[in-house]
Amino acid sequence: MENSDRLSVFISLVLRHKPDAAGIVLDEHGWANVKELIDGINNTGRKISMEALEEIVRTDNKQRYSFNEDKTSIRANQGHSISVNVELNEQEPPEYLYHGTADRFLESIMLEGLRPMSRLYVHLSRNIETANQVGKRHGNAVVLKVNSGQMHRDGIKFYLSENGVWLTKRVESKYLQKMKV
Ligand code: HQG
Repeated sequence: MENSDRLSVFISLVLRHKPDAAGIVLDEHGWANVKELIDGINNTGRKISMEALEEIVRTDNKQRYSFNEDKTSIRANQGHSISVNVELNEQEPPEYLYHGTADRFLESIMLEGLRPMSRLYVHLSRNIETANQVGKRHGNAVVLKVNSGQMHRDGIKFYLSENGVWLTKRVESKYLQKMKV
């Protein structure tokens, strides 16, 4: 892994799950102070400058992070396990969304539906290929087709993160269908 990729993984840990790892705190909206973050990362023995941080944010393949306007604060756009309110936009979802998972979770998912597990929301993708990639991270990938249009008509809320990930609190199994591959 390249140094900047390793740093990105660490930043994602700090901004989503464990601000403590860099000795910082996030505010209620998930924002970290940029100077504190840079100092905190450097204090762990890693090396990062403002320019390097800007480059990581700009080139991140999933656009995971956002700066505020004057770049004094930074936060992750989604994926948190700690309780923050990133002021998500509630939106009407497309008729279908997709969730990638591993085959060994299927039995439990079909029983109790999709749950956020350690995160704040269930993460859904607009396209099958992205879902497949997410599923592969966990093992033998399986893609579930989510009847998000029906969920929305049934009054269930959906949010679209700043970087295009669809989020919802949970998905009952009646809205799920395993896709043929
Ligand atoms: C599964 C990545 C058993 C769920 C991606 C998943 C994503 C259940 C795992 C983002 C279950 C949780 C999130 C149930 C759900 N029984 N297993 N009832 N309900 N599960 O990593 O969606 O690269 O927390 O299917 O792009 O895999 O990190 O969620 O397999 O957007 O930026 O429990 O992470 O983004 O795994 O991934 P995760 P996820 P980044």
